[in-house]
Amino acid sequence: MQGKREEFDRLGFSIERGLLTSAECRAVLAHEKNESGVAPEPWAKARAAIDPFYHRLGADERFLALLRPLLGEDIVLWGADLLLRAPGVVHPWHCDIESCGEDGGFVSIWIGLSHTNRKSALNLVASSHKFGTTIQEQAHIHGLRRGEGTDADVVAWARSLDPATTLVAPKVGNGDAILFDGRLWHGSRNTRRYFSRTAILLQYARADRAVRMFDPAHLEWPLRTRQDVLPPVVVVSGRAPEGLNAIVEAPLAS
Ligand SMILES: O=C(O)CCC(=O)C(=O)O
Repeated sequence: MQGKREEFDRLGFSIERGLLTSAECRAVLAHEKNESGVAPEPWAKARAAIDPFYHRLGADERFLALLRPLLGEDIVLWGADLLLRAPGVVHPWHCDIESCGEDGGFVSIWIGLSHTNRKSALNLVASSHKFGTTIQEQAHIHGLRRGEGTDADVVAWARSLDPATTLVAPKVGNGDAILFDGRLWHGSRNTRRYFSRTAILLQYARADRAVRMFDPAHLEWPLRTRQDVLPPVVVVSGRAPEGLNAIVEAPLAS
């Protein structure tokens, strides 16, 4: 565990093989398929705060055992999202706006559920959590907008900040997890010829971090979060201070 922790601190991510079984991957997909289709309020990532299925998954002790060495005892779950990427679809290089504040204290768990391989999984820039700048800021500095930076641009920006860094396309499959620091530069491109890739993203923070939603009107630098409404968050380990986040009770199965 100490080795994993050091690797995570150094690279900003680590890989956990087989965190979910094949049956568990199928269960998530089946659950999502049977959902009413009504979007969770006030944003899509609220699933874990309102849906007992996602809450149970996000609060699973296997996940918390990986998170406690990184975040401490007091942890909130603030996001759960299903990510479907058809062949050819690109999710541009970015830093997650909610979690890229320079003080850190945020960790996300990305788990491939179907048709996951090196060609369809998340790509990461090693050690970018330590750069002290977001990819959105770098794009702005170089006169580009979201999605316009090529892999070569991203590598060049990253190497100007840390000559030893690399762009990593992890060899992961269904059920494998990528844990990553909330500041890490990442993106995806499903380069498979056939089959949509699905993944689940579970997002956590130290309970003393303010969790705010991204503002869809401000995805470019300078980034902004919404101040008018707070996202619901659930305490999944320890306790949380009052008055910082919109803490809600864990949703219960009826
Ligand atoms: O799974 C993907 O395609 C990328 C997801 C991602 O980077 C995000 O939702 O922030």
